[in-house]
Amino acid sequence: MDDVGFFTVDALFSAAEMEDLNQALEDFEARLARENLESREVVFTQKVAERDERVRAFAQQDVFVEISTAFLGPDTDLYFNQKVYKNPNGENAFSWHQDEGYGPVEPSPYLTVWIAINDATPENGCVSVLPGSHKRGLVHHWRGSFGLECHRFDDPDQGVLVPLSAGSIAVFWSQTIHKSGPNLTAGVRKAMVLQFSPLGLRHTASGMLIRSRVAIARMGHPARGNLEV
Ligand SMILES: O=C(O)CCC(=O)C(=O)O
Repeated sequence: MDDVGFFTVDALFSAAEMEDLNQALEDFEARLARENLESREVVFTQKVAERDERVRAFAQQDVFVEISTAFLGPDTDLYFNQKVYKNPNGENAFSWHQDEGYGPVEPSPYLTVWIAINDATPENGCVSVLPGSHKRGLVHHWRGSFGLECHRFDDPDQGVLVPLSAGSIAVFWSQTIHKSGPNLTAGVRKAMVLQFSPLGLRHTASGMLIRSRVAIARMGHPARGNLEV
C-alpha cells in the first residue's frame, strides 16, 4: 500500500454475502422509485448506508473495522458510500481522478474500498490504477469527459487494470489516481464503494467538521449501532 497505493483481497466475501448486499441495494433502489435508471450509463446511488440498515451493517462489519483502523488509526468513520452500477453497452470511461479531487479533506488521505458485487472485468468496466500515484499528493483536476480528470486517456501510461471476481475488493488511498472503463458487455457491472476516514475529518477549504452518521471504530473496537448525527 505504501509503495503502489492500492491492494486487492480476492474472494473476501462469499457469493451469499454478495447476494445479500445486492438484494439490500435492489430493495433500497426500489424504495427510492427512481425512474429511467436503465437509460443512464452509470447509476450512482449515494449515502445508502446512512439510510438502509442492512447496508449499514455491511459497512460496519469487523473486516472494515480491521482494514480502516490498520491504515487510519483507532477511531474511524464511514465518510462516504455509494453504489456504482454500470449499465450494459456503455461508451464512456470514467475519467482518471483521485477521489479526493472531488473534495479535499484533512487529515488526508482517506481510504476507498471498492467492492465487486459481481465480476468486474476489463470488458465490463473494471477499475484501473496508476501505481504509486498517491505519492504525488493531491493534484490538479479539471472537468473531464466523465467526471473530474487529472490524467489523460491518451497519456502513454494507462496504469494497470484491476479485475476483481465477485466478493473481492480493491483498497486504495483517496489520492491514488484511478479510472474505470466503459461497460461493453450485455450485463450490469455492480460495485459498492465504501470510503473510510479518521474521526474528525474536515473540509480543507472551509475547515468545517464533516460529521459522519456511521461510526466504524472507536479505540480500535467496532462502533456498531452507533448512528451518529
Ligand atoms: O465504479 C467505477 O466505475 C468507478 C468509480 C470511481 O472511481 C469513483 O466512484 O470514484
